[in-house]
Amino acid sequence: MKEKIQELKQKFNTELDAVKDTKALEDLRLVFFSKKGLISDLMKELGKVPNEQKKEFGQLINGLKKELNDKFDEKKLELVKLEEESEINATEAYDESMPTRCACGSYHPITLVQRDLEDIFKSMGFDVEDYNEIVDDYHCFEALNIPKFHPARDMQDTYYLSTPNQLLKSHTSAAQNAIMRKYGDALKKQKRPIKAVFPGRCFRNEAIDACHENTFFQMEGIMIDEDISISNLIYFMKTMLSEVFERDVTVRLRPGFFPFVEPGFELDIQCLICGGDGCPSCKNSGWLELCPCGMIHPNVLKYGGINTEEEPDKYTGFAFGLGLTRLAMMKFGIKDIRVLNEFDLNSLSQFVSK
Ligand code: FA5
Repeated sequence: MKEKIQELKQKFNTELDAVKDTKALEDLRLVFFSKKGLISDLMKELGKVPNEQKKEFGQLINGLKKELNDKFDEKKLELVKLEEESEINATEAYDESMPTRCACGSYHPITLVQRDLEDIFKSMGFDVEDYNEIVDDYHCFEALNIPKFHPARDMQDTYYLSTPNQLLKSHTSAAQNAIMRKYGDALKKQKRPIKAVFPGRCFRNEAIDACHENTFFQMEGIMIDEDISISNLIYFMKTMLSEVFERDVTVRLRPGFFPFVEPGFELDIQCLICGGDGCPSCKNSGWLELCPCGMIHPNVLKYGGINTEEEPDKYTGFAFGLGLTRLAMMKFGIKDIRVLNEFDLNSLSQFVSK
């Protein structure tokens, strides 16, 4: 019995040391202190002990219970304090309850982030383009190597208009074909690389939560020339992120599937609201999908009039689709995406441009 008490104590101490947040602490409480927990099991074992030893072991178990309870309470206090502090840090720039600072209007946080990005890309030689919100099926899907009935369409269910073939664009990639056609001649005749970003509002028939809206903004970018490679893509992504956040951010690149790029990547940013521990803003994963990207698929270059049957590989390029709304959330410490579509002046007037 003494050994069992000792073992339980050690197990508790090891597991308590590994606990990093209040959720894990609650899980630990259930394992040890609940009715069906390990301490109750030990109490049941007391029944099997000879009568003359019951008093001694009863006291030992009670002592153990008190010791573990005290340690548990101490850890809880420590974690609650830490979590409150990190919440305060994350929301430092944004306070829902703050009264309006001025009666005049101010730029929307997404506009601010969009302008910052436009300046960053312009300084790297990119043109800034605009595109329609209502597009046709060809531009939104088929020109992007997503034929009718392709399963990839399920990822981007959008709103179809009663006018045949017209829909609200589900991603800024819908402009890729038009941009290629606009700048293709300059690329071929004047050897001027195509470098363009095009921000825009996107629409999806989406289940809304803290990080998904049915109306949100993206910024697309493409670069096309001879010999463009993944290294160019990574260089521009890194430069853009370090300039926009003006601080170190942790990102990860993992394979991602989009029919219009090959290879394709998902570029995720570690959630700046919870520091990677997991919260509703990042669906408890600690990471937020921010900027999928990849090398433009040969078919897309062909549909855009860039490469021909005779020279199918002459030009290569990269494309990315940055989630502007999510970027604004991360940049300003906004926990819930819905704040950005509420148009509440109390909230929105708190954001200031650089
Ligand atoms: C696309 O939309 C692709 N067109 C991006 C792309 C472009 C890939 C070029 C490769 C090359 P995705 O569905 O993952 O991919 O959306 C891109 C980004 O938009 C996401 O990472 C996210 O930041 C943002 N986003 C997507 N859906 C929503 C939503 N419902 N609410 C808010 N942001 C969203």
